[in-house]
Amino acid sequence: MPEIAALEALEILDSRGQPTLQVEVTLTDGVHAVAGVPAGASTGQNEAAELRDDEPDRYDGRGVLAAVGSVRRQIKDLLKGRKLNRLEDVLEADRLVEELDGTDNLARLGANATVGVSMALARAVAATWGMPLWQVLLEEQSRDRARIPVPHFNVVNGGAHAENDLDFQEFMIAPVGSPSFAEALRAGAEVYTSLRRQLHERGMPTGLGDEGGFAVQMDRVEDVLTLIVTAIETAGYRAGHDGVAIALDPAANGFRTSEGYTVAGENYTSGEMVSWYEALARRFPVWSIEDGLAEDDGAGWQELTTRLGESVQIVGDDIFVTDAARVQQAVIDRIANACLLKPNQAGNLRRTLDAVAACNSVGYAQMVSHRSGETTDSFVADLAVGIGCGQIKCGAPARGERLAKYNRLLEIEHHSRLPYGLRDADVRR
Ligand code: 2PG
Ligand code: MG
Repeated sequence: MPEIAALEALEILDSRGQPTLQVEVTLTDGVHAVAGVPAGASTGQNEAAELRDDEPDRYDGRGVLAAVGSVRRQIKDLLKGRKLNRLEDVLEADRLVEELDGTDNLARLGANATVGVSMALARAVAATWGMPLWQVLLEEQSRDRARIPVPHFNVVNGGAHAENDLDFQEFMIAPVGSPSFAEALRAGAEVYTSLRRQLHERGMPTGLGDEGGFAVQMDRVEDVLTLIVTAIETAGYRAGHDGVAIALDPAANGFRTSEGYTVAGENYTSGEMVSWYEALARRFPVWSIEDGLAEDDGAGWQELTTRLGESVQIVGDDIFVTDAARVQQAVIDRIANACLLKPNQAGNLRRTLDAVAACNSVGYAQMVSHRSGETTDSFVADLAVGIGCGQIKCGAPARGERLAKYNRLLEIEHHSRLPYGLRDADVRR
């Protein structure tokens, strides 16, 4: 039975040119597996904590040599010699690492170190068995559950991801009506090209934000949505819940004020924000809204869920931080009906899969997510397939670190007979 022979890490750069970790594991059977760790820009307060070096002269204090040290020393000493044969062994390793860390948010060893180790171990199990990673992640669930997710392409970037005046962070297109992932990717790419043409014809800049979407010089949300609908239709698709739908991640923490919210210079109470979302969902084919309100606005979230939750997917990201307990509490509080899943927000695979289990037990939909700072690692693509949640977002259908995930899904679809699309339970919205 293979055992962990070596654990290594090095400081590499992510898609923003900021330091992150590459973690490498070698097993006694000769298997070598590698993982690249992502990093967010708009983060929830309760995310597992990255460990960044406190050295202002190096990478503006964003170096990760201390986290590299956690992998090379403490975590390696803990895990070396342990058997690694199946997913359960990875989850047990995660548990031991959590224990060694001793903090709730993995701040001591660094969640960037712990998540990298967890990802590399899972990939090593897949390599040992000559299996695709998604199949390892499926262990202990029925194979029927696996499916290829609907991609949510982030085509317009604002908020913390772009240097423009747009307050909403992400405007995504979701080809829910496509017959396969390959056709969905084609739709995404064709609409993206059509959008670039629309901007060009209006004499507007076509520069990109952190996730590869256009950093449009507009500040009115309605104008952006109108532009996107035009781009969808000009590309020859139907803008709607049976064709190419729209998903938003306003990331409302970013425009929260002490009074309420400020968008494009206008002030809103949370009730007014909810009314605005209601109007947007009536006028445009918006099928999903993530972080429409700030993480500290519980009452607002309740109102949003009550008023829109029957017809729109209400996704919690910063408010849930991929945490099972927060999802369980949300059901009691009647907050949201879906949860975003980011492994580095949880800090390892064990906690991520716990959040998945919590969502499944209470009937919350799930969307797997990349981060705005990425590497070419495609782990989240396999994760989405393995847990069969039917939804993923990995940025625009452009730029290498985003395409790594989408092309991986294309490859999985090509080599498997897995179904594509939303889960039945989520289609009704
Ligand atoms: C989000 C993410 C990913 P970041 O808010 O959902 O799109 O952004 O990684 O910056 O937190
Ligand atoms: Mg978000």
